[in-house]
Amino acid sequence: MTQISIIWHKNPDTDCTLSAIIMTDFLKKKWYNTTAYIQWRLNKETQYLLEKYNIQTPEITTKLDPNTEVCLVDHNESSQAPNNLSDLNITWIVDHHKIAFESSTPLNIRIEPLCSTASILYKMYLESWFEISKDIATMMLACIMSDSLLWKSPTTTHEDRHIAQKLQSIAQIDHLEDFAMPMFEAKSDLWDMPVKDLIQYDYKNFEFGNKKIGVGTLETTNPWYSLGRKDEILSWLKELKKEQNLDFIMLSIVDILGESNTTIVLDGHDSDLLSKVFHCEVKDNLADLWSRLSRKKQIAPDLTEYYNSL
Ligand SMILES: [Mn+2]
Repeated sequence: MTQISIIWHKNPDTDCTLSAIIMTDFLKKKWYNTTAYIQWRLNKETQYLLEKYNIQTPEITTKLDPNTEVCLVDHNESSQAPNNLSDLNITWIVDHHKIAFESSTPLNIRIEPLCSTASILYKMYLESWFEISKDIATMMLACIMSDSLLWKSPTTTHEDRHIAQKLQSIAQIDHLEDFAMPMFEAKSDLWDMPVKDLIQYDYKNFEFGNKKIGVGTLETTNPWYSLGRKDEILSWLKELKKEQNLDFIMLSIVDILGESNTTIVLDGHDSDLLSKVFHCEVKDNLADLWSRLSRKKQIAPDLTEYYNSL
């Protein structure tokens, strides 16, 4: 039996965490021996879901044994993958981000522009004629709610809504709002979190040639909490920028209920870059990025275009 390890990106969110667990179920149905791993501790939304639905928390690892067969879920960029990615044998990728992966051997790769990785997994179950249990359906629905922010994110498609409807009946969940709101509230409960972790709560590095940048998005029902800690956040942004040798760093505070984005950015180079890329004004290290809720669709593409044009 082939052993496959399933891993998700460095800062686990609900979609990647639960998708890895769902993928272990999927591959077990295909007679693979599979284990799910996380690369860092869970966020509070995912923690809430695992506790509520009695799902086992996977083991944490940032390094897998060389030559291990690996499936990447919800990411395919090397900067978000395990540190020894080049020693691993990537045989599967299931993702809904832009392609940034090069392989020297053929592999199973499935990338679609749906709102969550779990939406793609739903289709894979159907295509393989696999039954979706109540637990798996609940997890898939949680991923869809988390990544689409209850349909507020522009990454939402008709197909996602259709899939959610099917999953609701399997999971016996009548009201999506009643299901999703406690998740968002759990995610927003940040009082005991050190500021450095707050910035890296949902944080990704992107690389463009020899330039590396950091983009954090903090999705919350209570934006005032983080905005009230702006000065502390700024000093940690400065620290992180130095530590990771970044060209640019930003932290977007995304108000899930108000559907708005207020971004915290350092003075000088970073402020200039932000206002140039997003055509916004930076005042007191804050910029209104309007309703840019999705890093994948409304933040990363503009930065990519800017850096690629340099
Ligand atoms: Mn995702």
